[in-house]
Amino acid sequence: MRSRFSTATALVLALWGTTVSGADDVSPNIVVIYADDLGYGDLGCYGATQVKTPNLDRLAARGLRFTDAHASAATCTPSRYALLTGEYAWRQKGTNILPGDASLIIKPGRITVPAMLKQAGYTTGCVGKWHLGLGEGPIDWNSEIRPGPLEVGFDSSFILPATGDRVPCVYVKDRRVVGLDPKDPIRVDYLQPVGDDPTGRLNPDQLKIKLSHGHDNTIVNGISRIGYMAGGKAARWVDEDMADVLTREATAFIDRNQAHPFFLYFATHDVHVPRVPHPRFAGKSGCGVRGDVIEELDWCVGEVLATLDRLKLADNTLVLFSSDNGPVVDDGYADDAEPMLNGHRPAGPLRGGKYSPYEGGTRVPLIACWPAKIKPGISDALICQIDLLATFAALTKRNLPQEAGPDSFDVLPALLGTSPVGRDHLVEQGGGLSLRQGKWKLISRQANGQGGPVATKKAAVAKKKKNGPSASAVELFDLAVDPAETNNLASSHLEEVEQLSRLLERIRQE
Ligand code: NG6
Ligand code: CA
Repeated sequence: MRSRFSTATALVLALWGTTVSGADDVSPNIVVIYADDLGYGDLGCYGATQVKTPNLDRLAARGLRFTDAHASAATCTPSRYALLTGEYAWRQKGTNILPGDASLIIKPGRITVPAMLKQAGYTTGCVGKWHLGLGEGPIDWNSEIRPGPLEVGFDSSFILPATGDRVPCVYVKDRRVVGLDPKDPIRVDYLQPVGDDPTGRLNPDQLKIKLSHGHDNTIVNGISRIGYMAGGKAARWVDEDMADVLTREATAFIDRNQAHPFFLYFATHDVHVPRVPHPRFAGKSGCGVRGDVIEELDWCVGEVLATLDRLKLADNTLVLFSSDNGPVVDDGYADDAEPMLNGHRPAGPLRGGKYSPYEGGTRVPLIACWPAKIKPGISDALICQIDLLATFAALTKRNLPQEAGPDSFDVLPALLGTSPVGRDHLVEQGGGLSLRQGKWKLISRQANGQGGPVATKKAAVAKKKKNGPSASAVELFDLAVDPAETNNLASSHLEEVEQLSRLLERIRQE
């Protein structure tokens, strides 16, 4: 069983909801800025030379920049589920990429990052992409929508229900669609057309962005989406304004709550598809529309930082910046992102990206800035967003009950830069499950939560024989010398394959 707390913390036994004795009154504000589909190589401070990210580079220069930090998964929903709950998403069915009419997948009442921080006296706010489902069963978008963010620990929320490319294309503030005209009710269906709005499939001539795959249902704002929607015309978002709208909500939350400790979870839409920057960013990066929305994202971050500065909160605010999964260039819209990259490498030196079991799938930028506490620098500690629950509990001196955040480790010393050591091992979800431990990376490609990994030497040999050197074979990489995962050592290191397979299996069974 993993030990969640540092030794000092573990010595103090107390009940959930109580404070660990000896707590000082540090309580920094906490702002988590969570980008979408941003890769390891997308920022200047991570090696990008053409796309300009001055605000994030400044944040990194003032804080700690992690070289081996991970989202839990190579796609959105499982990463967000893990970040908020401290539990690997593959332990629960139904936690893969969700449609926009899915039910809430976090059980109300469960201890989440915001619920725990609320107990610790924080005001908690959620702004931006949700993608964790809403309600129970069929959702009536025209009345109160619950349960949602407010039932899992947030005091206030302003969200996109799912993604920018999924209906319904409306914002939800707390439990209501924003700007809805009751005379024009919203209907949503993911299986069959509703209403008579044109679709991308039948009306490609009406599209301002062409399609490369999928996304051919209802057209909203000249862009066709996944899923069908009718009504709610006055409430529909304008993609070009989304970064401005969300940033305004995020900074307003900080303004409103400046007088007491707050936790803001600001999940940007950038740099997910459809990539539709505001005209002031369009064509500006020189690296195509994907570069433009990275620069727009950097602007959003700059606005949050400027707000903290203006309110003189920057010193005692822990700002964490990261991404929910690795990068993808063509994700279904023919937006010319690929030919326009102009040498920019979204995953930097890493192999793979979004959806992939290679490091580019989950290894993402992570910057931690807290001028009062964290010395600027670079950390190579292995750390995962799933650790935020136990780490924030340690930071705010709260005790978690044993069942909370079963996969979350307290990595506070690594996060604060006082230790170079993070977690011992990490399961990465993407194209199956993979395991990181020390310098090793085992890619098992076992289906999430199904089948077993290769647990014996004999089985490894048999599997290799069966699969040959194909992509489905077990792969083993020594990341210390081969960070780009080019040299599969599985056949020459059966011992390591066996050991790591056993550990992966043990974690799966926990
Ligand atoms: C895929 C979509 C992709 C994106 C992804 C979710 C198609 C062909 N592809 O199914 O465009 O929406 O789901 O991305 O529809 S995530 O970042 O939210 O996980
Ligand atoms: Ca994503």
